[in-house]
Amino acid sequence: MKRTQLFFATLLLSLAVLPVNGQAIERVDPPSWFTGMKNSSLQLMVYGKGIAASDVSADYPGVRVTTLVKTENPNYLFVNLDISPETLPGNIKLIFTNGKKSISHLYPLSEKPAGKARGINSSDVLYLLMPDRFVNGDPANDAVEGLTEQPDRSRPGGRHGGDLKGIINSLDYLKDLGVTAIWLNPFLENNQQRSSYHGYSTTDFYRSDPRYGTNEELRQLVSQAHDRGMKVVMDMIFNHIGSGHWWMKDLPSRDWIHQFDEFTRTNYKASTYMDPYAAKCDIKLMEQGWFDHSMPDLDQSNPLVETYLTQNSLWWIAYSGLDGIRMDTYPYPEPAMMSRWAKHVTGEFPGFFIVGEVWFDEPAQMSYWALGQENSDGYRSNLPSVTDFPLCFATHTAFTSPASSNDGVARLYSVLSQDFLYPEPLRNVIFLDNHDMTRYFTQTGKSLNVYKLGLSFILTTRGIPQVYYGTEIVMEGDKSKGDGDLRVDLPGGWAGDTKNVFTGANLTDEEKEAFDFTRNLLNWRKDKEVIHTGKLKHYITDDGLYVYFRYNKKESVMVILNSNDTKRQTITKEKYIESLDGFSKGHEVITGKTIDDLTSFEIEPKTAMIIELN
Ligand SMILES: [Ca+2]
Ligand SMILES: [Ca+2]
Repeated sequence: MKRTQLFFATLLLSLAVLPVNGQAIERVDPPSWFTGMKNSSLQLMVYGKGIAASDVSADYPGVRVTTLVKTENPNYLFVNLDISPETLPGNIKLIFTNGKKSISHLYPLSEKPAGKARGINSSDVLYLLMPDRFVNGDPANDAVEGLTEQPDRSRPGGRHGGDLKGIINSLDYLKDLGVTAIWLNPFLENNQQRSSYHGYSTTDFYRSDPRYGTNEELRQLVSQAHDRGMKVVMDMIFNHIGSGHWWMKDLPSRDWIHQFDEFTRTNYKASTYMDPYAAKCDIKLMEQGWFDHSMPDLDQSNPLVETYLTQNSLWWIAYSGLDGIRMDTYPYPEPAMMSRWAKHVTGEFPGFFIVGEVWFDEPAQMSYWALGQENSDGYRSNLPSVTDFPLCFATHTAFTSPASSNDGVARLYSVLSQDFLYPEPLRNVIFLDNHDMTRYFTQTGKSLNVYKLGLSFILTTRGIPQVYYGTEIVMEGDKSKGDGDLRVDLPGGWAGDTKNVFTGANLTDEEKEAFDFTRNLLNWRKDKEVIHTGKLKHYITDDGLYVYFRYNKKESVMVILNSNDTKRQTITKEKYIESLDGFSKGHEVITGKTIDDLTSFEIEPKTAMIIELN
């Protein structure tokens, strides 16, 4: 029997046993586990009325109950198991005994997927999409009984009906577009009264929101992406949960979440954590204050919380085969725990990709969280990748501010010149915008030329580029109009849409031009090793002109970004002879034209040139 079949057979068996014998057990997390894990220990959170009074034993070869942990809440029992390396997949019979009464629970074990994680690196381009707003592949799941918020496409903050099926249906489109990995905004259950569409208020760590589809559909998405050579990144949030989480009706313990006499908000000042002069009260409020009224703050210093969250990550990776995790609000949970978590995940799945959302203005602040950084206070993040916000912010004015020695394109030069702070800057995720900020095209004042300059930069400089859905058709979105404006539905994703990005129907000339530009550049980048891992050399910006080279032993690419509004610029070989020596011609990627003589050539105003040298 194939592993997946066995898994489902055992899951069904397990569920079938519950109503007969297991009235007292309402829930066991994780819902299943895996053989062949490097760490042989597993901690089950068992929930049921009065369950803590039970003694527990396991009847299964290779599996034994080591200890039981109780909290002040009698409805929770934490069962520590040891699963020896030779244990085979099957159903562990767990026996809960209380006096003369005993109940059993069959707990499924399947085999951990073999092989090394594919990981994600600078040869990839991530496509960030919000499941509710991308494609509605199954209108039947727009409203689901038992979940509070109903669909309402008329409201920017309502649920619009997009789902996992819609993403699966769009994989060929994404592959053709030229992206190699998909980062989904969170898809776990968010059974909240309102604004549940964004997914950042988890109400069940082990269940896809049924309005997006089933866990099995997530697994299909990963599998079908892999069939196309693409990868999938899951968004996780460990700092907080949604106020509608099932724990909130009956907390496992008082110290499961940070509690205050009255609502207490975080100060959002993540820099306090590495600030050598920070007051303790500020650090404490940063870590323990709630992100919002509807987002209770988990206490990760509680070892039971730590284990729960860590196992949750391992479960999703082993269950679905996903390739990466994007961890939300990385500095907001207890940092020591997050460091242990990252080490644990990459230890269990070597090569697995994790990018932490680390939102700072300065490269120095960012670099504190980078892999391999040996901070003087002893902190080691173990985080494979960080989100490069300083570079993102620099792109917002790089091609629109008047050129000077420290503004305009000079900011790109300045931010990158601080890469000595990062042990491995190629690991940074780089982007023009995301779901939390005004879309790049809107930031540029709707300039297609600036848009092209921005994309040319982000797809040729160092790092792992991420593009936000809709960028390919210059979708607009203004943060001052509310978050919903940044997350509008992709045209063509809903039945009846007149404009359709998938067929090209009713796209404006500008949208078509943007699409072709983006698609060409993304597909060109796919196999350009020199862009993925080549060295970077850049020249001091001059009169609004930023020139850099990506090069390795085999190839060299020259990138010229002319931010001037009206000024055509002349490029001379002599000025860049350090990089151009030995080259006489070039192939310009965007126009497809050949440059026959590199001695002297011109670049138009507000234009990018990407030249493969030969
Ligand atoms: Ca739907
Ligand atoms: Ca926190």
